[in-house]
Amino acid sequence: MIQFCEFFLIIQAVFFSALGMSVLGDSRTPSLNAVVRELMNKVQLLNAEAWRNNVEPFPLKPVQSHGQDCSDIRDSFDFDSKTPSGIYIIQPDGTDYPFEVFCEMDYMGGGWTVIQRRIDGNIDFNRAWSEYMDGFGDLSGEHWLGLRKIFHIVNQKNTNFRLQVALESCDDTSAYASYDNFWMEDDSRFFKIHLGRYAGSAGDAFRGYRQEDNQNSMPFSTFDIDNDGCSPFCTINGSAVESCSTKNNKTGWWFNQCGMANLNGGLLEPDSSINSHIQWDTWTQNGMAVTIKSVSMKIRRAYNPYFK
Ligand SMILES: [Ca+2]
Repeated sequence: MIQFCEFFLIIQAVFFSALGMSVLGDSRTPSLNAVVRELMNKVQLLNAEAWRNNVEPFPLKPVQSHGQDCSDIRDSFDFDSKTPSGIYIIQPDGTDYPFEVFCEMDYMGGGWTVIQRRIDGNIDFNRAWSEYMDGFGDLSGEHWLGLRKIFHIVNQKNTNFRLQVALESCDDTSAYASYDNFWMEDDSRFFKIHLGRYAGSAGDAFRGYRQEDNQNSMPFSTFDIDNDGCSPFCTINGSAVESCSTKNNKTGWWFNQCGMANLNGGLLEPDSSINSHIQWDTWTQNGMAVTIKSVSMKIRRAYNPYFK
């Protein structure tokens, strides 16, 4: 009997305990369900809102370019309105992608696309082939635009470009070298450079004084892609040079047995042992090459309706 009573009590305890749990469960479940339902509704509302925002008010649009190059941008503006210097997006004729460049709109009538600038030594020009090809640096400061982009600009149909090299010395004198009919061959020819007639006050360092210094028609070289005409080596100031790039602080240029120009050379630092620097050795003072503080290389369409 006791056993039965004990058994009954156990059953009763289990039953009520189950019932209690069930009662408790019943009292919790509806509120949890409500919270879950509410959260699910919120998630759905947020999803719908995100979908509307992405798809309806902001449809994907291709990047708009301001023009084909800085000359095109300058010419497409009103004659009377002043186009400011700065960073613009260009898409040269015949290319399928737009990119940014710095346009100089104040220098000599404006319309210049800057392809290289050295002003403060903030950017290291010791770079490999791939970086000289794609470009590096800060467009509003020191930079190399990149061989591929320069090629796309000067390779446009029915255009002809002038290259301007603007130099400034450490004692704040300035000089320039200008070349008409500047163009380059493509990457399969290592961006071989072609320069027309020279004009200017800094001398024609691209061609130099001797045939072996002439960099016109030379392919581009870096420390990892060697087209510099020193094969296996050339003798410069009595020493054997195998790579002009390595000799010049691993910078890239259209070297020819090194030659008299390298505007990508390292900046001259007073205490530096590096003897490489921005080089334009036909600009001389008292028979010595002038020490160069800053330089920029810029290109403009040769046809200019406003400045004939
Ligand atoms: Ca070599």
